[in-house]
Parts: sequence; C-alpha cells; structure tokens
Amino acid sequence: PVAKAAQKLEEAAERLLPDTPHVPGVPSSTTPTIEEPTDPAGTTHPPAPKPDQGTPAPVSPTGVPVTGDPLDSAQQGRWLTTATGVRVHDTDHSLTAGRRGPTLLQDHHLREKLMHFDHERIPERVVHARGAAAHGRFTGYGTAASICHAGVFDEGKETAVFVRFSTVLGSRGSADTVRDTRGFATKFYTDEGVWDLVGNNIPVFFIQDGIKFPDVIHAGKPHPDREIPQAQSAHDTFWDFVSLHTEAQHHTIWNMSDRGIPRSYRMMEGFGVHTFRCTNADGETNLVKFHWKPKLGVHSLTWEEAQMLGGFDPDFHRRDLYDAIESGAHPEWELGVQVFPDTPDQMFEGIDLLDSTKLVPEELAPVQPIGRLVLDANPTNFFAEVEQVAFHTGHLVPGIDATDDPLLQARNFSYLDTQLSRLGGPNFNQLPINRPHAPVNDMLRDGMHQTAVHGGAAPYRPNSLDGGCPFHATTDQSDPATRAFVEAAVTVAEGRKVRDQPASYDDHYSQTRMFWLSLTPVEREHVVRAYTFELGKCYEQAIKERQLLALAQVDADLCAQVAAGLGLEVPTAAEPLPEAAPSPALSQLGATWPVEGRMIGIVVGAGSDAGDVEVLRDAVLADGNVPLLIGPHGGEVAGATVQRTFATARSVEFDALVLTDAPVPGPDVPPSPTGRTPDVDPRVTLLVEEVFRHAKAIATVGRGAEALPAAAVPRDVPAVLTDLEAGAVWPALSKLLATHRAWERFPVAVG
Ligand code: HDE
Repeated sequence: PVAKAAQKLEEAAERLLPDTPHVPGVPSSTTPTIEEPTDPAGTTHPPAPKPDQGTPAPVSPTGVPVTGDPLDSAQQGRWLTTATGVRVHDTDHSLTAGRRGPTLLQDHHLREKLMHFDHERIPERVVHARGAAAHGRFTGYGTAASICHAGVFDEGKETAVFVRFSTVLGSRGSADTVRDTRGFATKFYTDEGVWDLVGNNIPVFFIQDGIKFPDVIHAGKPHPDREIPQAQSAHDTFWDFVSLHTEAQHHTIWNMSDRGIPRSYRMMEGFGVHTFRCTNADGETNLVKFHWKPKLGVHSLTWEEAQMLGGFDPDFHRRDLYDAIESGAHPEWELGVQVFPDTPDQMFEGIDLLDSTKLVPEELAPVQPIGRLVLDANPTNFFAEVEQVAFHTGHLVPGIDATDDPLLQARNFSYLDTQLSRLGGPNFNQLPINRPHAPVNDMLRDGMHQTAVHGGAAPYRPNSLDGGCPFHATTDQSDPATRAFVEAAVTVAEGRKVRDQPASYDDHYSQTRMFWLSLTPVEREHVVRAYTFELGKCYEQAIKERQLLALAQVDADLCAQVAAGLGLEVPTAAEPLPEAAPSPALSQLGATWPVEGRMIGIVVGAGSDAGDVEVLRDAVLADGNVPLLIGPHGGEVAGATVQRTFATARSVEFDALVLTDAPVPGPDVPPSPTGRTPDVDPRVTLLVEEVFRHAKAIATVGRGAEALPAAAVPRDVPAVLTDLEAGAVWPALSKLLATHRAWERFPVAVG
C-alpha cells in the first residue's frame, strides 16, 4: 500500500504541477539538481574576530590612537541579542523551510531586524537639516554681573554645552561648503535648567516678521516641480523673493560675501541676532545682543575651493570639526555682549533693536566678553545626539528673557511645534541629549515614547495626595538655588490690533550699504562675483533686473559691475543712496590669529630627505596642527607613512603646502596626448597651481623648488618661500597662516 500511495502522489503532482522541475520527496531523473553547500554558514567569508580573541586596536583618520575598551561600543556585553535580550546564534540567515525554501513567518529575529531598520529615519529638520555638533564647556568670567544675574555667567562657573552647526537650505545629505548662512546653536545645561542660544553666523536675518518665514524658506528651497537646485540660493525663486522683499537685502549681501562660505565651523562668528533682555541682581533690565568670537578668527574658503569641495569632500566642515577635536585642537569662542539701555522705544543710536535685519556696529557698542566656550568632545553617536538635539529660543533661564522682536516671537512658537513632528511626540526632552542637568519635576505625563516611570498619584497642583508636591518656586531672585524663572516685568506697548509694522522697518538699505563700504577691495571683489554668479544662474530676466535695482540702492559701483557681468543695463537708483559709514569690525581681513588644527600638505617623493621630512612633521604636530604626507603611493616614503597619495590628494584639503621633492610622473599617470613626458608628476603640478591660485602659502625644502616652474609659480611673490632649511619652514609658514591667505599676491580688479 505504501508504494501504491507514492505512485498516486507522483501522478497527482504531475497533473497539478506539470512544469515543476522538482517536487519535494519525489525524485525526478529528468530535472537538473543544484548541489547544495555543505556549510550553511558559508565558507567564503574572511575569518572574523572570535569573542575570545580580542579585537584589533581601532585606528582614527587623524592617526590619533583610539583608547578605551572596544566592547564599550556595544550596548551591554559581548553577545548579540534580540531587542528583548535573547542571545542570537546567527544573524545572517533567515529561518527557511529547507535551504532553498520560503522564509518562515515564525522568524522573529528577521522580522524584528527589518521592522526596526524600516523605521530608522525620522523627518529631517525643515531648515538646518545638515549639521555637525560637539560637546564642550562654557566658563563664565563674572563680568556680566552688572547686567545679568544668570548663574551661567558667574566667575569661574563651568557649564556643560552641546553646540550644533548647520547649513540652512540643504537636505541632510547635502554638501557642507555651499554658499549659505550657517546655524550656530548652543545648548547650555545650566544648574537652573537648559538655556538655548540658537544663533547664526550672520548677525541679521532676511525678514522682520516671523510670519514670512515659510515664504522665504519656500523661496530658498529647491523648486517644487523639479526639486532642484539643492542647497543653493543661486536660483530664480530665491532672487525673486529677496528682490521683492527688499528687507532681505542686508542678509543677502552677507551671504554673497565670504561669510557665506566659511573655511571651518571653528572659524566663524556666532550671533544671537535678536535683542534679548537681561536682568541683574537688583532687578534692573538691559537690552543685549549676544556674539560668539572665534579664537582662530573669521576665515573663509574661496568660491572655487567651496565648489571643488562640494565634489571632492562634501563632508569638509563635518570632518574638519571632528578631526580638530580628535587631534586635540579644541575650538574656542568667547561669548560677548553688546549692551543697550532698556528704553521704552527700544532704539539705540537710531537703530531699532527689535528689527532683526539691523545690527549695531561694534564701534557704537563694543562687544564685551563674558565667558569662554571650548568644544572638547565629539559626539558618540550622530543620530542620538546631533540628529535628536532639539533647540528652542523659549528655553531661557532666570536673568535672560525674550523681547518683542516679531521674528523671535514667531520662533518661540515654531521650534516646539516642529520638534513635535520631527521627534515623533511630546517627550523629546527626555532624550539623553536634551535632558536637562537640573532636576525635572514637570507634571507632564504619558504620551508617545514616554520613558519616565512617574511615581505619585497627583500630577496636578495644589494637591493633598502627593504631600502637596510639586511646589511653586519663589519669584524672589536672590537665591539661585530656589528661585523660579520670572519674565521681566516690562510694560507692553499698547495699541489697536493691527497687521502692520513700525516705520523704522522701512529702511532696507542703509546697513546693506554700510556692509559694502566696510569691506576691503578683495572682499568686495568676491561680493561682486557672487552676485554675478548667482543672478547668472537665474533664467528670468525680470528677476535679475529687479535685483539690479536693489543693488543700485546699495552702491553704484557694485551695481555697475554686476550688471556688466550679466550683460544688462545699469539701472539708476530710485531713491538717493542712504547715509552710511563703514564699520571696520565687519571686514574679515587685516588682523593676525592663532594657527591651530590647520592641515599642512607635505609632498614627498624618492628625492626627499627623510631627516627633513621628520623635522617638518614634528614641528607642525608639536604646534597643534596636522601634517599630511602626500606621496606617489601608499605605505612608506622618505621614512614616513604617507596619508594621501597623488591620486587621492586635492589641494582644497590643505591650508598650506610644503614641497620636499619634485617627483617625476608615476607609472599610474596616463601618457600625455602630446607624447611629451612632463618633468614633474602632473598631479603635483595641479596641487601647486591650485594652492597658489587660492592665495595659500607654499614652502620648499631640498629639491621641492624644482616643482614650481611646471606650475608657473614664480619665486619672488608673497607667501612663496623657497629653499628653506627644514627647521625654518614651520615658523615661517605659521606666521603666514596667521593671516589665513596671501591676498597681496594678486592685484585686485575691484577698487
Ligand atoms: Fe530657525 N528654525 N527659525 N532661525 N533655526 C529651526 O527648528 C524658525 C531663525 C536656527 O541645530 C527649526 O528644530 C522660524 C533665525 C538654527 O537643531 C524651526 C524663524 C535664526 C536652527 C525654525 C527662524 C535661526 C534653526 C527647524 C523665523 C538665527 C538649527 C528645526 C521667525 C538667530 C537648530 C528645528 C539645530 C532651526 C524656525 C529664524 C537659527 C523650523 C519660524 C533668525 C541655528 O523651528
């Protein structure tokens, strides 16, 4: 009967599945079979470390040894587990019915792994999506006491901070070096709760009233039909907006200047932009603008460098910040304040302090230092910290308060609102990066992603069930350990409800012109080129013409040069040009600055002297900068390990270049179409040409100077130092780097 049943089964199978090559359990002699592997785990994988073998010491990109137990990067312990802590023996193979059969629904490990992966992304920030951040500490000088009683400014008081830098327009994966404003947001975890100073690297903003924010951002973001261009203002909708809303002209000229393309987050100023109100221990109020002044000075990329980096190293600023901190060059800023009397009109020297399109020149109100910020630790996990950090202009502490600036008022609504959808519920302040370092007793309960297990029965007050807890703190401000946050008791302007603005908001050009007049000739030339490039990318003639009209109100020379570049008529200014005087503090040039965390490219080849190379490297390193050896191939050259090869190096990565050889073309250089073999490797020649064109310092030792002629670099020009002793190179170079670039190398076209 068994044989009969088997035959019946075979017949049935043939009927039902005539094309099926192989019915399980029914041998078929006519269909090919595939040999199955004998080892289900696969034998082709390279050997992986075993749990009891230890793990090789990790290496960092800056060559700094990574210390600590590698097992710390695991969450807990050494064994892979499911999310519920059950140990897993195989995470590479799904549970299937036979080796070639379907996957079983029962495979919980597979389902859990995919479910979690499928939900790894959260909405990116609607603006400032692309950023990088670091931990650090802020130390008060005690000098703010006369204007502000916030404990964070007390002398010697140290407060933990987290700072996130960002671009505004681009998506999370966009390039760092685009022309844009940069965010500079600082979270102070003070003893009296979190204070967020959510600023930018430009002291003014595009609009005066927050109700226009969605409009200006819609105009700056990619066009809604094609979703291009990414992370740019060089397109029609942006220029359409700023030429129609001319209050944006002041912010726009800052963007068109070198401030729009910073060399590094470490080399940017930061500004709170709005005016805030501070209260001192006697209850007196003052109006205040916050400034971050970088220890390393304010420096920028050239436009060509910025564009090249967009391709060669889109993560340039993120890498720079991380590498500098890792290599011990901890970025520093001084926090300063401009202080203005809290007068009823909230004006200072004719400048409306509630108008965020205006700044107060430092010559009229000096920036007075009140504390120091040092960033000394990189994030451990980008998503958990940089992505999930939630800043808010409403996060204020006793002593610091908002003003009626309509831009700030709108921000106080917007940040909470956006975080609700970005972080998926109302409990984002419980995330580790947002958690205050002060005790929290908030009566906020439940909701999505609640992680606290609240005790007590009465989350309301007053109550008689939880011993009356929590209690109101006192409005008496004398004891920081017990006082509450109290809004400054200022009189609010009264009037009819209106949708209108003060008359002072109509001045859109006096400070735009002041900015232009404050720049040196080379900085002005960059502004002209930036406008010409950006408007040249617009296709709508009317928009270019309207923006030229706006420029005519700023400066006739500026307008004429941009018009010439666009091939358009120079319009006449509709109104007389506004009165304006230069503010020297607005120029980036003319001072010297400390040199730290700079990248020094050192070209080495077969003709380099190993002793020279060692002396050079050691001097650069000892002074807190990073030497990067560039050789014809990886491995060892001139007795040292090469970090970049001629194939991987590009000039934009280096702040200065040292040539220790003039290497001949390597075997990996394709033959020249002319049939003539160049004397020097053409990739080295390109390095030298670009570094020269970007006004960066060049030094040569040994045979290095022989590489200059191929790049048409003369010897007797500023910041080209030839035939130095190795020991003399770094002292000379660091002196040159203190001014960042040698602009004097080139005659400037624009006066
Ligand atoms: Fe923001 N801004 N902003 N902004 N802003 C955001 O909040 C907004 C403005 C700034 O690294 C958003 O959490 C409105 C001025 C920084 O996480 C959002 C207005 C300044 C960051 C928002 C402004 C800034 C943001 C998007 C006009 C300089 C990044 C994601 C009234 C003083 C913070 C988020 C970070 C982020 C709204 C204007 C700085 C949508 C409505 C002026 C540095 O809430």
